[in-house]
Amino acid sequence: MDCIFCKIANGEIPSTKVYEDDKVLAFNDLNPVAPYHILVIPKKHYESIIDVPDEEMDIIAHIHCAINKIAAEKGFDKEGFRIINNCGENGGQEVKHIHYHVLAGKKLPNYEA
Ligand code: DGP
Repeated sequence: MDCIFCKIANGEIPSTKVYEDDKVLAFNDLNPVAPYHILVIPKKHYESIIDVPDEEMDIIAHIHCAINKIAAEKGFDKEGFRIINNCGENGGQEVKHIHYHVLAGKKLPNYEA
């Protein structure tokens, strides 16, 4: 499968790794928009959140546990952060492998739809 994030997950494409366990990888975004801009992905390929079967939704909880660990480790757990999941065309999703953007390290502006 020609998926950039699968290739990052299996090490074919290098990335700056922030966190890894058996199910999840987190790495720095190529084009950061905040002092911390981390992408958190499942190692298993799902195109978007809409493609995760109900019985596999525990992977999403697992991703959120990983985000909490990263926040505590990097020290932005207390000051706060933003999690973004772009889903599909209208959601602005460019890479078709589920990923959660974690933005932190500055006061983020409110955004408009
Ligand atoms: P989205 O628009 O939600 O699909 O965001 C995709 C993000 O992925 C975007 O912020 C840039 C990032 N990105 C794309 N290709 C690469 C890559 O090869 N390496 C890394 N580290 N990030 C990438």
